[in-house]
Amino acid sequence: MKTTRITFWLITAGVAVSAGIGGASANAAVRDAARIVIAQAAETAGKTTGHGDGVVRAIDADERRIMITHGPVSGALEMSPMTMAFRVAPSVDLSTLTKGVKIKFTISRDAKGLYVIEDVQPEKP
Ligand SMILES: [Cu+2]
Repeated sequence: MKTTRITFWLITAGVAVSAGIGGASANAAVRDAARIVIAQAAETAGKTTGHGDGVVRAIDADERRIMITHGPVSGALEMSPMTMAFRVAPSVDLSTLTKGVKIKFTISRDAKGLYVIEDVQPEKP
């Protein structure tokens, strides 16, 4: 979400600057410069992620998977509401989760392109 905002701002700024300078070559130069900055911003923002809310349906601690019913996932990794299983990153403490608990979660993709839950926050009672 942070990356999207930065990108939008840079494009807006680029259009404003090029409109002020005028001329085709100036426009092209500004566009190229903006593209480079956008690429750098995306890189420093780190992994592509998505964020959503859900309810834990099942936990498989041995396989490090959880089944959740989630609402719409927003961010670069968008997803429609559904019930599905996710793999869970080693950094996530599964002992904080129980069946039926509401969660906020962050997903990313691993090296193979598979979804993995990077962070889970159980809703506070
Ligand atoms: Cu899903």
